[in-house]
Amino acid sequence: MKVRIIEMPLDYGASRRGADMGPSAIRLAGLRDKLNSLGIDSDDLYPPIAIPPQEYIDPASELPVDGAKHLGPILDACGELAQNVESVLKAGDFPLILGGDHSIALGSLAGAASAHAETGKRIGVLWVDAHGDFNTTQTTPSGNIHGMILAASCGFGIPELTGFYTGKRKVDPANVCYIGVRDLDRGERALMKEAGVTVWSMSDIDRNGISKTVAEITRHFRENVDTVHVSFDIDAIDPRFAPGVGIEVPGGLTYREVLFLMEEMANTGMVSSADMVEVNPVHDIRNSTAKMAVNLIGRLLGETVF
Ligand code: DIR
Ligand code: MN
Ligand code: MN
Ligand code: MN
Repeated sequence: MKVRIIEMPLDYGASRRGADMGPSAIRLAGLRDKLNSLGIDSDDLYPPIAIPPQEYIDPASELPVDGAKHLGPILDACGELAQNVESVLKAGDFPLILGGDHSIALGSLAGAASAHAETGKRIGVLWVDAHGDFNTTQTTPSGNIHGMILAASCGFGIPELTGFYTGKRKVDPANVCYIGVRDLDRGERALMKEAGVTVWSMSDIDRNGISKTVAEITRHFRENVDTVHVSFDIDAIDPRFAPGVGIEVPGGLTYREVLFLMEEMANTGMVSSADMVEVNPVHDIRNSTAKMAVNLIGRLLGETVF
């Protein structure tokens, strides 16, 4: 398997800027060395997706629909990303997308859904996040698109987002599993329940432990889908371990727990693409959060301790 790293330095989806530096931070933390040490070929480089700095964006092209902020530039960049992700998957390779804020998953999921639709594969999504990212323009408290992107990919929200790239829904909400959730807005929680996504919250982990919880997740995917996209928002990890994030939410997963989660996902043999998002060097301490991201990617791609 070849891994194709796609850098997506887009941070227009969140209010706290700086996630656009995520790809450089993750590279500096040793991503290529990690892949090389695992014997993974990642040599064919894709050029990073070009994101115009805000000063260069014509305000008229921002297209806020129902208050969704920076919609135009996000759609443009995600369109390019979707094409790259689709072509990497069609070549039989593994797209690894480095964000950026979580709005980039609009492009990843569109490209993955499009590629897998052609081969008739049912796609599951593992959303590792403190948040639900299941708002619509009707429920959002912020207007920030990173908080809407999974709802949009499941078919809820404005048509500019729900119909993006493929003209249809990207993933069946019944095949979406969450872990790490601990901060939902009232309206998004109601919509998640209505949509029928499966949530393993922090309380479920308190109750059952990480091992049983992860076993449930992998069983859900094995029984219901053919392939899985892992979308990892680094704020799922407790900020004591991962300070370099956009929005710190205390009470999160430990570093050990997420390493284990990634190992077990690798063991399913079903993961075919992944995002690593919201690493924010502005808030990080000596790039430690980016280093965690590299180790998590290593585990997801088959690294073992012994
Ligand atoms: C909040 C914050 N739920 C919103 N969301 C996220 O603005 O929609 N933070 N995703 O990382
Ligand atoms: Mn997120
Ligand atoms: Mn989040
Ligand atoms: Mn976010």
